[in-house]
Amino acid sequence: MFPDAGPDDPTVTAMRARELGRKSVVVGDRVSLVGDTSGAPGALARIVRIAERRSVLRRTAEDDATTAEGRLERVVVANADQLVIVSALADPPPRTGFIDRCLVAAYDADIEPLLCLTKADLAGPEAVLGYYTELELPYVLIRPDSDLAALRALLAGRVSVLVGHSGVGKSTLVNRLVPEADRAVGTVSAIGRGRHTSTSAVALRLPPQPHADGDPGWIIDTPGVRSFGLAHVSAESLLHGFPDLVEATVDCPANCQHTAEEADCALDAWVAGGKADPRRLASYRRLLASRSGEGDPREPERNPGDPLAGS
Ligand SMILES: Nc1nc2c(ncn2[C@@H]2O[C@H](COP(=O)(O)OP(=O)(O)OP(=O)(O)O)[C@@H](O)[C@H]2O)c(=O)[nH]1
Ligand SMILES: [Mg+2]
Repeated sequence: MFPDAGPDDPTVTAMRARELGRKSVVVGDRVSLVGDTSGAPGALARIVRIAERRSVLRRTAEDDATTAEGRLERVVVANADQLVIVSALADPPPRTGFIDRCLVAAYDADIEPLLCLTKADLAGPEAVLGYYTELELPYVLIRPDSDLAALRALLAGRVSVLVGHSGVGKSTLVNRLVPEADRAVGTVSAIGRGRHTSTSAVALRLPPQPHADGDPGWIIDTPGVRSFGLAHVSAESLLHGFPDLVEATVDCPANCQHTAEEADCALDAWVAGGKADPRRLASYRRLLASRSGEGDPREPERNPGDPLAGS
């Protein structure tokens, strides 16, 4: 029904047909086209059907589902197999709270996470990796001169979407992976003033590699996000983003909310017994608090221990 277009097929310009109603098309959607699919200049096809989505990555503008912003849900991308969480090791500094949120979103959407630590030429990865020791989270380190073979191997055969704060180097990486992509790249000082260089998501086919057979995969560049709101994720599902903690909760009393106020929450003993990093529990509880409108609205994704901005 939805045969793949090959690398040599033309790029088709298409618009949404009226019969789709209010259903929106997002990057990653697989669609049926009618009309002029020749790709010739001026040719316009119509999108008449959207295939059922294998996965849907969503985020909300805020965490608190009782506010208008919290209810404003955005589909970031459809049909992604892998969420590449891009975090710079410096400039801007890494935010483990942000990474934790992306992990929650990935597990909730059934998309595999991959941690991509950029600007490894500016700072070491030890602090960030130390925080995730218990997770066996796959990761790659990127510096301007690094060989991308290991990353290409992880991207092969799948649709991967890059998410991260503005200025972490998503488009720079896409340009290295897909030399003809020509994605605009910004300077971090401009980003600090609230400018985002990329303004829309774009899916690009990765080029075939000389010594690898099969499909090299697709990469989706997205605009930098200020925060990854999780109002759409239930409190119970939030815990799936913390596989190092989830096991402990079988010993919790019925209806335990797992907050710091719960006297008998089993998570405290779990962490006190060295089974998980106390910073992870603190991060989980910050997320719980943020969803009920508490927490620090200025830098919700900075966990204690993350570097300060500008340091
Ligand atoms: N030192 C260093 N700088 C890098 C690296 N990767 C990217 N940069 C720089 O970081 C700045 C921002 O890079 P972009 O690729 O535009 O960042 P982005 O994540 O696409 O940003 P948005 O599109 O705003 O979300 C540019 O000046 C890049 O040259 C790296 O590995 N090391
Ligand atoms: Mg960009």
